[in-house]
Amino acid sequence: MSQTDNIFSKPLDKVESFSFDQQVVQVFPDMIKRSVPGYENIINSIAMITQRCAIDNSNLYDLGCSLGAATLSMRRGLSDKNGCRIISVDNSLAMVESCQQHIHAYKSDIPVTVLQDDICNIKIENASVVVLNFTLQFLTPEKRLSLLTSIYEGLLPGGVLILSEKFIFEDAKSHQLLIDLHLDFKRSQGYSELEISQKRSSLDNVLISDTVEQHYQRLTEAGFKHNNLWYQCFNFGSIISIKD
Ligand code: GEK
Repeated sequence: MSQTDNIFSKPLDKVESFSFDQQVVQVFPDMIKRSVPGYENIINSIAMITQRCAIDNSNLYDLGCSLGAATLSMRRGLSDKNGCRIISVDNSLAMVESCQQHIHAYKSDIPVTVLQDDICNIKIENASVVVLNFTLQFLTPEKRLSLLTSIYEGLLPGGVLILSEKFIFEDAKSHQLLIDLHLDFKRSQGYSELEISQKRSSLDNVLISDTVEQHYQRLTEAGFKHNNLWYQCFNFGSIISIKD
């Protein structure tokens, strides 16, 4: 059972840079659901996308899997496929240990391998569905294109990348409104002004967002010719990229 996220509820002498440690793992399902508008819709839709796009005898990847919510959703979408396996990767040991327990708590014949590694070290091969659900934004910007290129190269024809991110917007008025709506969402989820501001400081220089246009440009450079936003709620959203 996930605990309530109150990590930033008390005034901290020094707000440390955010890290996916044991303390975060314990509250993670509560934290992400109350911080990312649309998170549950995206997770549920990953099962549908998988059902339509996964190819028999291929690999599916969940890169930056945290506790495996997207992995479990992909696995639900694979029920009528044959010979598929899922590779789920996270570089946080605390996340990986807890993810393994989550995945194995549900019985299934579809094999899942959970690896503790940097997603930049993973060779993507024979892939039909690759998920980067709110993970690319934690990579330093210089590493993003080479990861997307290796995903493109490892996808089979017809394979898809699901890329969910927090966005910024070039138009200042739209940017401000969508950021304010996100803050309203967090308040509606019970976060105080102190929690919101300490979490924001903690994510400074850790979570670096791009505009949707920057994502499209990078995806195109990586080789993808078909890139579209399939979901957006305020300043959070998800792009689907299809390999020809
Ligand atoms: C979900 N996808 O529930 N290599 C591997 N893992 C990384 C790296 C890296 N270089 N950088 C960050 N991570 C999940 C949610 S959370 C998003 C993803 C959030 C991992 C990090 O340890 C964390 O578990 C995850 O990426 C990002 O659908 O908390 O906003």
